[in-house]
Amino acid sequence: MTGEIHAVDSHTAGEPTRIVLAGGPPLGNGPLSERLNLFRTKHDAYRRAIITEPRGSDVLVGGLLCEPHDPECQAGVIFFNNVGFLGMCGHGLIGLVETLRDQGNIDTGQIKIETPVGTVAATLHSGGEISVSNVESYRVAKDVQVHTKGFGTVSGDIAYGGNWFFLTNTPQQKVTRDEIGNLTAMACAIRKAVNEGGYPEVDHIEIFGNPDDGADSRNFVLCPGLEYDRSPCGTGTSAKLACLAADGKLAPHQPWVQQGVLGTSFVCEYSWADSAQQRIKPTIRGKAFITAETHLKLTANDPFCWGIQ
Ligand code: PYC
Repeated sequence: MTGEIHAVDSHTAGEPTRIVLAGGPPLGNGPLSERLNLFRTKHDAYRRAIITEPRGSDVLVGGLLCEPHDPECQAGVIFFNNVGFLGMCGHGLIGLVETLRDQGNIDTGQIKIETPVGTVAATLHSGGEISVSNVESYRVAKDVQVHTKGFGTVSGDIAYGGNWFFLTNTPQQKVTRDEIGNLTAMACAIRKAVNEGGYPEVDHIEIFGNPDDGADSRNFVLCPGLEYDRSPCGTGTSAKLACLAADGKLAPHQPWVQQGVLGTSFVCEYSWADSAQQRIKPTIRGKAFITAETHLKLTANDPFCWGIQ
């Protein structure tokens, strides 16, 4: 056998996370941005083995638990998916904290976690909910118009919430479960147009529609590997809050309930990190559930040892 990977699976508001506790690639103990670079350039086979079929699926997000470089942090994490790596991941961070709780590593209270794009704080509340104080989030462009193939001209904002998003309201397209096929096709066309229109870094598309009672908004989020986020997307919601704050439509500490396309929700708020620059610190609150604890086997003569590509 080539190796064994100890992992815990969970889902946050429907979106799955696989946290690798042991058996991942050797990345040393440098800053997490350096370790991410090493993971990407020298050990990408581990990402494929952990996430893609036959052990995983396109919808799964992985997180490699690391020793932090920053002495102020209690843990570090590098997130990845079916096509590459993520700067931050809101639902994944909630999954990570629930995994640490499940393994007996943390109790209620706050911990700091290092990611390749900055430090985030997470609080495990006594009722089991977890809130994540995300990296600084901000909008870089408002009302950007793109011309899509098949879906006409679409207007939206470009914002950062730990990952890059194009955010758009499409009143003619319902954001409901039975529309996921159409939403995926539309989001793919929008992403192509946004990338070709001068924003190659945007790899997530967020489409907003009418929420159910009790929520402020409902979204559909297309992830980089063409799967949709089953949760309301923590980094996408952070990008949304940055746009609302910049437009003066949501006050600091005013709660915002963001629903995802499955109807699950995160409760969020923000404070200003820098009001002159319109940069915010978003907080996303949700809950994760453990679904499995596994030992993935890497067997040398398995033709799909390193995943199906
Ligand atoms: O919750 O931030 C998030 C996320 C990003 C991609 C999938 N989920």
